[in-house]
Amino acid sequence: PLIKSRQVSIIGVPFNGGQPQKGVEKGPLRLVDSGLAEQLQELGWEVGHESNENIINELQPSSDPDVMGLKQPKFVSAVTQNVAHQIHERAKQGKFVLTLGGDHSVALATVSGVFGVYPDACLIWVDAHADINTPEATESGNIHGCPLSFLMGLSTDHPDFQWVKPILKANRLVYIGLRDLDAFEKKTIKSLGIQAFTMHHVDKYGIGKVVDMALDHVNPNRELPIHLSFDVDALDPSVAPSTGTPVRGGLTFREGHYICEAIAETGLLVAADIMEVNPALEDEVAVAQTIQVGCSLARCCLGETLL
Ligand code: 4U7
Ligand code: MN
Ligand code: MN
Ligand code: MN
Repeated sequence: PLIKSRQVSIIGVPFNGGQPQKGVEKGPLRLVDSGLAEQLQELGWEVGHESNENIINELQPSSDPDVMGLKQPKFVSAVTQNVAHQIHERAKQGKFVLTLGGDHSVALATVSGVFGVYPDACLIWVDAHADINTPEATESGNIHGCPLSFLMGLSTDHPDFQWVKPILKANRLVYIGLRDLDAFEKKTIKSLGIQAFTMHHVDKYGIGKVVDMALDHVNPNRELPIHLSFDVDALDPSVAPSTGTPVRGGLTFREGHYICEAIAETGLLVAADIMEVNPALEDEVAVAQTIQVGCSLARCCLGETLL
């Protein structure tokens, strides 16, 4: 495996500034409180944990008006730039980086940090959404729908995000689980030739074939480091109900876990994000179910198998 140390660094990012709903900032601590660190130790990992409980508040600016249609740009930029450095340091130490969100704007930090250390890495984005809106294109202004446009250099003129380097090439990105795209996002994926396996493809080929095809595209010789960014809204709302932007017709429990298991099995996974768990949404049963799923996805990323 690429991570020889068997050390994992859990980076909690209790941040909600990339979207309007409160509660997603409580995701990371709920995942850890339910025993995630101990579960990873049982799998043989040495576990470090940084909860970042304080830095987020310290970085909130007193005034943060919309800029170029984006909401809270200064807050999102400050938090993600800070966390990007933290992730970069951990990855550089040879540790597996497991980031717990927080909303998906935090991928600005995870992808920047990981690709700074592994420039030839590929990114597998598991999500109901494509998260590739530019400031000009986004209708909501919510930055959790925009991180990939910055990381790919499609949004270079926003003053608050000049620190984000365009480190992601179109042929190193693959999507799985898409089913709710904006018109601009559909156009962009087609014109850039980004490989995208929507729920239609999961239905048609089955998840086993889809993951094989996804890896064949971004990692044909199975030699490049892999970063997995998993938005729990990729799962069907019956599986992961407590998330801010649920979309029906999603991945089953097993399909979601299969993706993590199969990618972990390559030995090439160096970083994983579990994003958009919101313990303030739905009832306590739904919250507990979503937290459990988040933990078990993370365990699969770190090598848990059924047998
Ligand atoms: B998530 C959306 F318009 N595309 O830009 C937008 F549909 O991180 C949704 O995947 C974004 O949950 C969802 O606001 C972002 C919308
Ligand atoms: Mn997302
Ligand atoms: Mn999503
Ligand atoms: Mn969401």
